[in-house]
Amino acid sequence: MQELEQKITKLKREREAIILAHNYQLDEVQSIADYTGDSFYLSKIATSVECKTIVFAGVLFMAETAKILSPKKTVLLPEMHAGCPLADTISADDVRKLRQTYPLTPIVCYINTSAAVKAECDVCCTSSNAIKVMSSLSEHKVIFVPDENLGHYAAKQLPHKELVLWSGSCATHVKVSPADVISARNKYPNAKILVHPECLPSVTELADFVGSTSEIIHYAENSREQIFIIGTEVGVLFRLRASKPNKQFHLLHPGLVCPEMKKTRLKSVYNALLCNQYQIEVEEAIAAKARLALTRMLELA
Ligand code: CIZ
Repeated sequence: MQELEQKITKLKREREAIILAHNYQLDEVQSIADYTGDSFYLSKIATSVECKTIVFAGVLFMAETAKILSPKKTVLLPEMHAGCPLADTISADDVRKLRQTYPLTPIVCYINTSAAVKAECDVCCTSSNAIKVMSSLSEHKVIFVPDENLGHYAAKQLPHKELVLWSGSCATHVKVSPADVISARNKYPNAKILVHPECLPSVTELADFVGSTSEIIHYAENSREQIFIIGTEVGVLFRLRASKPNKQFHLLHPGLVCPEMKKTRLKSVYNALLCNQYQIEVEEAIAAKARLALTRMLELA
């Protein structure tokens, strides 16, 4: 493992590359990354860091977002087939049909969407700024795609808005049930339960805190509490255990493991740098429109 890490460091220097790893990546991948974080934070890093090549250890929509925001850089996705089943629940054609049905209603898309879907939407958002983005729109009615659970969570915080939701969800986060929250409370009565808004509404209602991966990490790192039950993908525990070794972190459900995120191994990162693979390209006509949705998010949030 150490030998592979040394080879990666050498190749990275030769290729003037940086490695970005999403919070859901395996520990071995997060530990060699130059930056770890959520998809939007990483895409912003991609634009600001001087380098020729970005190795994006994550899934396709994340590498696409980095490419859209940094078109002149080479963006590599180490595992070609690392995708997001939630993003795949909606196509650009589906959004065009929504537009026909609701011609005057703005369409907001979650960052977990393909470049082609982003290109058809008015503005993009992440789990940390969805409420801010939607509340800044002047229209009463807003369409939100594709995660219905994040949509329900946002709708609860925005009672003055009417949200039209797509019926997609994250197969990993929906595994958590209210019974898991109740049993964690019984087992760890002094713990704080922190969950992602992609969890079911019946779960988010019972949690102490609901937030994106970065918000969960920030909450747990800065709280005076000592024990935390984490209701999002297991990869988040790597960072928390490394930064707060004296605190206790437990996973809310053993199934909180995204199989797509776990496709990327240290070896995949090495091969990406060695063979310059797999290069992400986004057709400029699509990238230009998707960039508008992403830029608008920055302005609103
Ligand atoms: O925005 C992201 O990177 C995702 C997919 C989740 C989160 O909450 O960070």
